[in-house]
Amino acid sequence: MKFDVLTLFPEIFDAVLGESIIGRARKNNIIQINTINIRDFSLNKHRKVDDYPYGGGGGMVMMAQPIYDAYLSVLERLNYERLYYKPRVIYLSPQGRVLNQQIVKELSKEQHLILLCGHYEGVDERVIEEIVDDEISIGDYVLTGGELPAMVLIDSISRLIPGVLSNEESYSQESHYEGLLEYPQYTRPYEFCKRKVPDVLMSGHHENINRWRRQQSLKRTYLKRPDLFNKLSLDETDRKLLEEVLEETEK
Ligand code: 21W
Repeated sequence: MKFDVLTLFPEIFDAVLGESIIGRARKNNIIQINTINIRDFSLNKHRKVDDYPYGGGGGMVMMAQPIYDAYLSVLERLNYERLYYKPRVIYLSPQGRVLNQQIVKELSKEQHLILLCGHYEGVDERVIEEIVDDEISIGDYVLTGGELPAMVLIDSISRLIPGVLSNEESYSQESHYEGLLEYPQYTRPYEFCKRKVPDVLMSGHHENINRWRRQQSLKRTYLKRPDLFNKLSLDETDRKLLEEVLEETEK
């Protein structure tokens, strides 16, 4: 999977996406993340990339031309490599569809994405109309630019690409995110601030351990995320497990 990111701040991407699981996947060539500095495509001697908004009002607007030329440079590179497909262009924008795991899954099937990060007060509408296929927001709160959302998108998509997570790392993906929250986890020492590890985890009884973990996941989802809980269709076994653990909690 390839990502090309059009941004005014390419440096911040390597800092975040050069480490840990994503850094490892890049070194192993399982994913490619390339940043394109929009400023490199300014035709202005001062490398200016923004201008005053027509109609007045405050702030600045990112000019269409540098963004368009940065986009064309990605297509030209593909041409040079004799690759004749057109990558999907995603504009990170507060007006986009709000990202969720289903959208992440859908986007993980693409072979190449171009991500456009806006900044300042916005981007000239005409370049958005001309090149953008899809607008995505990461939630209803206000940020200062599209860079953090682009990194969130790359991170969430990348971990679904085969080979990015190790077998052990993907385990938690298989058994979870079927709409349930994680069960609580513990490691050594056995006692910390007078709090002991639950007995069942020390028992070595794997059937009971799995049962307890499932129960904790159900209980947490029910209590902490009723919105997620209400989307579940629990089978008889799960309903009984939850009922049992909620009774224990009331006591
Ligand atoms: C914030 C850009 C506010 C534009 C017209 C007149 C990308 C984001 C962003 C930003 C405005 C995402 C205006 C969640 C986010 C992002 C920067 C409003 C003012 N337009 N997901 N005046 N939250 N944010 N423009 O902020 O670019 S995805």
